[in-house]
Amino acid sequence: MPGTSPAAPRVAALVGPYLSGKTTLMESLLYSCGAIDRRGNQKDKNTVGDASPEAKSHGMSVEISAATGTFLGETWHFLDCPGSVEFWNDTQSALMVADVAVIVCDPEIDRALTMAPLFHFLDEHEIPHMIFINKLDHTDVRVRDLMEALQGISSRKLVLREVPIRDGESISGYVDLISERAYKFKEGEQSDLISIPGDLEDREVEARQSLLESLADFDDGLLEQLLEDTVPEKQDIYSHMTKDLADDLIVPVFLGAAEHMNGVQRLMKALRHETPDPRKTRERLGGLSGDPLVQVFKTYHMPHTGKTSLARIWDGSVKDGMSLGPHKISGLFHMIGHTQNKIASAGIGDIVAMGRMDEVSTGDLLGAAGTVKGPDWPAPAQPIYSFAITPKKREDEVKLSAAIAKLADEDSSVTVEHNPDTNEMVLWGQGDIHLQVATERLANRYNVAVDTRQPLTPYKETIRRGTKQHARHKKQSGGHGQFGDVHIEIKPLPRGSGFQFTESITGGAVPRQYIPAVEAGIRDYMNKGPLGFPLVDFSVNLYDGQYHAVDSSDMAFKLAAIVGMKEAMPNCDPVLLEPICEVHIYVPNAFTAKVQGLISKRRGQILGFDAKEGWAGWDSVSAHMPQAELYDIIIELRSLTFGVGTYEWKFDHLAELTGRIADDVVASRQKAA
Ligand SMILES: Nc1nc2c(ncn2[C@@H]2O[C@H](COP(=O)(O)OP(=O)(O)OP(=O)(O)O)[C@@H](O)[C@H]2O)c(=O)[nH]1
Ligand SMILES: [Mg+2]
Repeated sequence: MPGTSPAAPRVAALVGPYLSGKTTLMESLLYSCGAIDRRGNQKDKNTVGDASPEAKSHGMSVEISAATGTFLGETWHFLDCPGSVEFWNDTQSALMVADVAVIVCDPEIDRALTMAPLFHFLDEHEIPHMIFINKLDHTDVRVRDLMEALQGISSRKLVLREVPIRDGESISGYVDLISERAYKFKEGEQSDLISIPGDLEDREVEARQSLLESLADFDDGLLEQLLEDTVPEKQDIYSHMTKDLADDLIVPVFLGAAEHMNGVQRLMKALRHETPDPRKTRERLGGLSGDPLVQVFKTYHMPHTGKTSLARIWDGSVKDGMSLGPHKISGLFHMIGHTQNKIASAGIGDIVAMGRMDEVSTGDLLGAAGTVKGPDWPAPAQPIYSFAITPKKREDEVKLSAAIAKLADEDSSVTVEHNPDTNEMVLWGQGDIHLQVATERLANRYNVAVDTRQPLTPYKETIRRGTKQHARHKKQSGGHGQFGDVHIEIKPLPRGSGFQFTESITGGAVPRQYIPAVEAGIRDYMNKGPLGFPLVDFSVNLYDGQYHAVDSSDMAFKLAAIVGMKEAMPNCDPVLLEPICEVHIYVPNAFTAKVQGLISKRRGQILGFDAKEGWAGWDSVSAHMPQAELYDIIIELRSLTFGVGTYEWKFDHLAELTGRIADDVVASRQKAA
């Protein structure tokens, strides 16, 4: 543990809602650690955390940024995580390797709810976490009210560590509730020690008592002391804090304004004293050991240096040039944002960037002999938003596949699919900005610019009536002629049957060897029925025909079948089929009624709703919804639910679509064709 042996490098993941000030806080923490000599800011786009062109152009973090610093002789690694839910995949990876999470939040009561999924993840994985309430330089929110809102979404006890000193409308400093010292904030510097303002004394005593009572919930000795009105030693209080944080029983809450360095030194000191040692984290993850043992948690493909695997060392040590089974480390670095500082070796607790381990992926746990079984790595969320993409330059098509493989290697919540029905390449992800960033990376990092558009819905069509058809393909043009003649009977089939081909030829009216060609002709035609969509749920029986001893051929029979289908199908009462998905929408139950409205508005049919298992206060609403209506539903769902609503979906069935919507679909597809 820290103090008894030289502290191993520790890792704090900076997480929290979108734009709450995580990147700004990392800047200030790195400044405290002497890792940078001036603090960048978002306005000047010169922060360590948001160094990528995509982060700069969107004014937000879009992936993990790692940075290393030293505080009072101890090594610290900070992982600045994106706040946007669309980039959650990276955030959850960072949390998997962190000793502690610092939740940076805004002093806005309404936004507390947006953190519910984050708290849920932390609780589920028992990750020690503290809260830094940021932006207290201008707020009229009372810390007490905010604490209440935050406690509402946390299953762990929140413990306020400081009470604010108010100066009119603004907060000018704080009283530390353990040391009982007061500090006055100073712009861009460490705070000044002052005496506790007289009007705050009562509030301080009350808040300190509440802090002690929270700790006493987990320690009988302390409880007894409190009952006897004995004041515990400061050192004991710190020890309880440290232990209870490590055991994920309490959530200490700090105050400040990252942009002005306010409260940052205090936070850094608390991190130093209270963050668990990596050996404790390793225990939490299931008692990992090996020599060495390295957890890869992020992959970058850098324009100049190639593939870089960011990893935490759980055991042993690694050296540049060594091999972990078949994987050779070619370059070992500490990162400060996009800057790589070469190191020769690193030991337990450290975060390192390893060069050119081409076959290694995010989530891999590596030992001396290669990949070993590690803790379950959280799966990426199901894709819920998509773009159809085409390279701007035709010759880039091959390059595009390779580039997308790299994108997915960097962020497994980006996937690509070739849709055989619509013949589109579809890029899938978590939302509009997520996919914009993905396509910008294709252009910026991999030099493949793409055009994007809304993907086509994979409609199909079927028939509601059967018919019989005679068709002949005949050509006489010098030499060999062509002759094929078929009689077919077409019938509709129930939904989900697909296509069935049968024959009932007697007396060799169509010789055996030509029958497969008839079927092939029909299958060719099926790709595009009379309405312009793939045909399903019908059968064709070949029951008669004629042939010519010299002029008949596979090709002639195939063409005869196609002619027959073309003539027959428009008479079979064709109808459009649209894909319907089974959808489960997850929201805090305050939004359940809104979600039901959203489903109805988008032609959905509600199947029911229930409490979401394991999520207190959340509902799961189930529905059947047309896939066409799901295209951008996540955007509306998020805007209805402070960004926390989400859903899962899977194809369920095809349903007939008629009327004006169907006419529009057919007309627009015909126009596009
Ligand atoms: N007033 C005030 N503004 C702050 C403070 N800290 C950060 N900000 C502002 O908040 C905005 C967002 O800051 P970032 O540090 O980029 O926030 P973030 O949490 O990293 O954002 P994402 O990574 O995109 O989620 C910027 O405009 C900052 O200038 C603060 O202490 N006080
Ligand atoms: Mg950020």
